[in-house]
Amino acid sequence: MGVVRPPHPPKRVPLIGDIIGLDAVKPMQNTARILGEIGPIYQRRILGMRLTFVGGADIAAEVNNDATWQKAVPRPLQLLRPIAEDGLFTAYNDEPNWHKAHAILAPAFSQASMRSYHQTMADVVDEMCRAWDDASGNFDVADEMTKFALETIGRCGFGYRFDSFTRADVDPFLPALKDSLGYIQAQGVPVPGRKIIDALTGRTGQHQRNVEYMFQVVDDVIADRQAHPHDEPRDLLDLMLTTKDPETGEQLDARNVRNQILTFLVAGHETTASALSFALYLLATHPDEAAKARAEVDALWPADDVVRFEDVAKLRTVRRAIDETMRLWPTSPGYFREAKRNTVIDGQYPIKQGQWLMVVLQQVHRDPAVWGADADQFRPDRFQSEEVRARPGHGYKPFGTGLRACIGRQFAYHEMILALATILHRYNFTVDPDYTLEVAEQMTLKPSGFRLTVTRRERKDASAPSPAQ
Ligand code: MNH
Repeated sequence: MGVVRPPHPPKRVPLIGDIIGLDAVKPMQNTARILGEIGPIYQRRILGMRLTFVGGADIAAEVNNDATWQKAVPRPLQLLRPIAEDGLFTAYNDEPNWHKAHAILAPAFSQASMRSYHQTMADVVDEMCRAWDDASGNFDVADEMTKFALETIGRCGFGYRFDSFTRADVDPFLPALKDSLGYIQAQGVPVPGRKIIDALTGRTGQHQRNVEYMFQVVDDVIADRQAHPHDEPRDLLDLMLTTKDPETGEQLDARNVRNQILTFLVAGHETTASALSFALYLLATHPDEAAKARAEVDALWPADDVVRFEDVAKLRTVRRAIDETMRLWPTSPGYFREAKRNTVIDGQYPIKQGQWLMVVLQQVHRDPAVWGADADQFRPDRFQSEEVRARPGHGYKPFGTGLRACIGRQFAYHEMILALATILHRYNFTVDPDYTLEVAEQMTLKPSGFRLTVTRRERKDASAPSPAQ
């Protein structure tokens, strides 16, 4: 008897395999569509390589089980290793620096630690709003959110100001980061002759210069901090330079600190920026939901514009809007898992030890078995506690799963709730009625070409909040 294999897409080509229907521009949305058509699991075979995709909540639950499965670091993640090496996100499970850095950094990402980042985050929101006011309130949402998230992680992470909202030109770090991520991403798409073309057109050389430049900037920041340490730890960099791993008693070495800083810059900015962009898109196109969130914000701050640290946890409606946004548009579109030993999934497909697959969140998050017939609708009340309790937990994993889940989760929530609440509090939205959602794929999914016009809300009487919209 042959091995039972998951279904494959139609039009398999002899020897070469399932190359028809590949989509180099929107690979994840294409994969989600195929999962929607042929079932909760499928396998694409290309030149003898087998890529397996999972899109059903039940199968996702099986591969999320840490007893049998673990994070995989296949080629798409390996491509980032020349930049981030054994930093938290790209480390192999057995690399000692993962355990060390995880132990050292976990406290810095706890809910309680958000207190120390709060004011910096609020300052960046303020700068962004002022820039909008000066520029008549019309902007490309993804561009603005990208600046915001990068500025936030730069300052909270290692005291570095890109000054995205205040300087007229652009910090050279930004194009270097953007270009190098674009270059890395392109390496993942198999194009014959790319190496030669990239070398001849100077792209490879440019990439190397970009990476060298980023290393230099980050190394300078580290050296400067080592030379002028703060009395008390103020940011992630201080913690990385001063905390000892409780198990080994060792500190992170300077090279690993650089790897972590670049990791936070890469893992911590586009994901958050894209999630905020989708949230603004969904709220602006669902005025009833925006009104609910505004009412909550207005009730908390009838008088002034200041978001206190303690307020953030109280903004349950804003939080639900964000959770529902990440359900429909998980900006990290998926994650990789590998079998720790031979196993079977879906009761029928044998999986060999070491074999990896991808969990496609966009599909898991819309599995009708978990989310019902209206799974495609934006309905933040799904995240009311009664509904959450009535539902299995495995249908929602925007921050990944298990030991290697996102360490920046609380940071991202704090930042997103604070930003969204402030924006809702200060502005009304006007959207271009002709815009239809276009989702671009880089490392993340993000709305492309979405512009928003914001106008300051009039707060006539501080004790009587004006009606929303
Ligand atoms: Mn984040 C891992 C999603 C914000 C730093 N992040 C992951 C994973 C997902 C993810 C999914 C798991 C990847 C995998 O299994 O291979 N992260 C997000 C989303 C947001 C986000 C959707 C915002 C919204 N992440 C952030 C922020 C930071 C950060 C902000 C840092 C400040 N994330 C990380 C790091 C890891 C990670 C570091 C790797 C953790 C580990 O493996 O130990």
